[in-house]
This record gives sequence, structure tokens and C-alpha cells, in this order.
Amino acid sequence: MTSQAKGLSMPETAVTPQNLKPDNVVFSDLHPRVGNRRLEIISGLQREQKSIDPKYFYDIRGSELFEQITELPEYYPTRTERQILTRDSQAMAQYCGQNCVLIEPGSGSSEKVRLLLDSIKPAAYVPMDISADFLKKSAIQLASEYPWLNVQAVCTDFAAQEHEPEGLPEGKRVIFYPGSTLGNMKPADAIDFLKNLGHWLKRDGGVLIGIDLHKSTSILEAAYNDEQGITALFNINVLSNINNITGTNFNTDQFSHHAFYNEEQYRIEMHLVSTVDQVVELGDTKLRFTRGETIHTENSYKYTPESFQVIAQSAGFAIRSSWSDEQKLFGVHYLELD
Ligand code: SAH
Ligand code: AVI
Repeated sequence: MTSQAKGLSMPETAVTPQNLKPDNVVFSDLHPRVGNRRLEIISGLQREQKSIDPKYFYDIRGSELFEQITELPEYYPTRTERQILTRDSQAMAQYCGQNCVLIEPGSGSSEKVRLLLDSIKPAAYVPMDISADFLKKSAIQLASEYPWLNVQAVCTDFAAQEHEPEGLPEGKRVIFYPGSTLGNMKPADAIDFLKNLGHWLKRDGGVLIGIDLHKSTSILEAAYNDEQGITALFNINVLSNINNITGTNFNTDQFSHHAFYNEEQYRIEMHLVSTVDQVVELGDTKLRFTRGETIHTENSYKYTPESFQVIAQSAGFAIRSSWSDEQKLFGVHYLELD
């Protein structure tokens, strides 16, 4: 019998995702303190080449804009990786085994893991992301779609996460790191990051990782300069997030998006170009910009199969298997400690 049929009044409070939280999801917040983030941001903006760490793209609006990017016709990485994961999920499951603890740094919407869950049947899934509200929403959505799945979401800066999150069940660790998010680190940082992940794996674990491949400059530059201008909005949104975190007064109308492939370094560089001479204030600190000066907001490194092998080996891993699409746009690899 429904509550109405029983004559009970309906609750007046709004139904939010929080009070609809299914039993199979827990959320812990290890997010860095505002003070630390403020210092990191200021120090980047005071360098000769001003820079902002790309993790600051991801407030809730940034995460939503990234989701829109993944659907753009020019942004081939997401759909290509999804095709590979769909086609080869059984082969990947042979490596991951069943009942592992599946940990995803930078999980975003947790869309891609859905392509693996039925074949891997993990004992727990641990989405980790810096974008707290988006993570919470995505974890609740996933848990309600997969009632058998134990979801343990952790809001954290994965680059500062020395040990695996506490309280995970026993069992083999598999780290799922799709999207070529590793490509947003400089190669030396990528090696250190992978080395650290190696400590989480114990003996028999592995890393299932997606890496974007080097290709023609025209395909790459189109992917980061889409016609609808969503990538430009994503880039500029970083300034709104910085204003919220630090109290700076960046005027987002006075910066424009610039992305190009640096062929020597094998990386897309994203910058924000100051369109006027201006001073941005942060309390007593004044940040001066000349017209045309840039803030470097992101690198997105592209690898050849050989150059990724060097990164993996330098971090102590052997590549056990690799999968790619027919056009060799994107690669997915299963790594184990060598
Ligand atoms: N894995 C998803 C999302 C990739 S986008 C996919 O393949 O589509 C990159 C994700 O990593 C974003 O959700 C962003 O919030 C998160 N992220 C970026 N830097 C991070 C950091 N330092 N710590 C934690 N999460 C981070
Ligand atoms: C998350 N990361 C791998 C994306 C990339 O392609 O480097 C972020 C992005 N930046 C612009 N478009 C997408």
C-alpha cells in the first residue's frame, strides 16, 4: 500500500541525491585544505611562465564541461577508448581476474568502468576524484545502477595520495586509469606516480591504463579546439574556480583559449592568453599580465607505443598486453610489476 493510500502526508523536504543514497556506497573526503591549495595556486601564478595545475579545472562545472568534451565529434579519445574497452573487455578481465578491488584515480563520471563491471565483478570499486560533488553524484548513480557493487568513493588529490585509501577489503588490487589522465603529467612525474601506484598493488595486482597516442597535428589540434567552443569554456572555467578557492578577481572575459601541439615535446599545451594589460589581485598580492602573456593550464602528452613502454619500464612495470583501435588513435595496456 502506498503512503497516499494509507492517508499519510507526503514529506515536504526536497528529495536530494543524499537522502536517496543507496546502502552500497560510502564516501570519504580527504580533500586538501583550502590554505594549501591557495599557496600552490599563488606560487604557480608567480612563476615567469605563469601556470595553474590542471587539477583546478575540476569544480562541478569543470567536470560537467569535461563530460561535454567527451561527446564532441573532434574529441576522439573517449569514444575510441570506449570502443576498445567494449570490444576487449573479456580479454582484459582475464588479466584483472574476478573479485579484485578496482581502484580508479580520476574517475569522473565513472562511465567507462561500466563497460568492465559485468566481466570483472570486483569485490569493491573505489572511484577517487578531486571534484567532490561530481564524485558523490556519480558514485551514488553507479551504486544505484549496480546494487551488487560495493562502491567506496574517496575525494582526494591522487597525486598526493601516498598510500591506498584506508579500509579497503582484502584481495588483489587492480588500478583502472583510463582517459589518458596520466598524459596530463610531465613524463618524470608520470613515472613517479606510476611507481607510487606500484606500492599499492602488493604482489599480484595490475594497472589497466588508457594512453592517447601521438598522431597528426591536425587531428590533435582539432580535438582541443572544437568548433562549439566547449574546450575554451572548460579552459576559462579554471579562472572561476581559482577565484572561488583563493578570492582572486580574475575577469574571465579578459582571457582567451589557446591550444596547440608542441611537436618537439609530443604534447598538447593549453594556455589562457591575457587579451589586455591587466592586474589581478589576491589580497595584497598583485599579479601583473601584459597583453598576450599566457597562463599555462594543461599539458596533454601523447605517446608512441615505444615511448610509453619506456615510461612503464622506468616505473618498474612490464606491459603484459596492449589493445588498440584500427586507426591506432588510442591504446589500453595491462601492466604488472616487473
Ligand atoms: N576517468 C574518466 C575521467 C577523466 S577526466 C575518463 O576516462 O573519462 C580526469 C579526471 O581526473 C577528472 O574527473 C578530474 O576531476 C580528475 N582529476 C584530475 N586531477 C586530479 C587529481 N590530482 N586528483 C584527483 N582527481 C583528479
Ligand atoms: C583528462 N585529460 C586526459 C583530458 C586531456 O585530453 O588531456 C583533459 C582535456 N583537456 C582538454 N580537453 C580534454
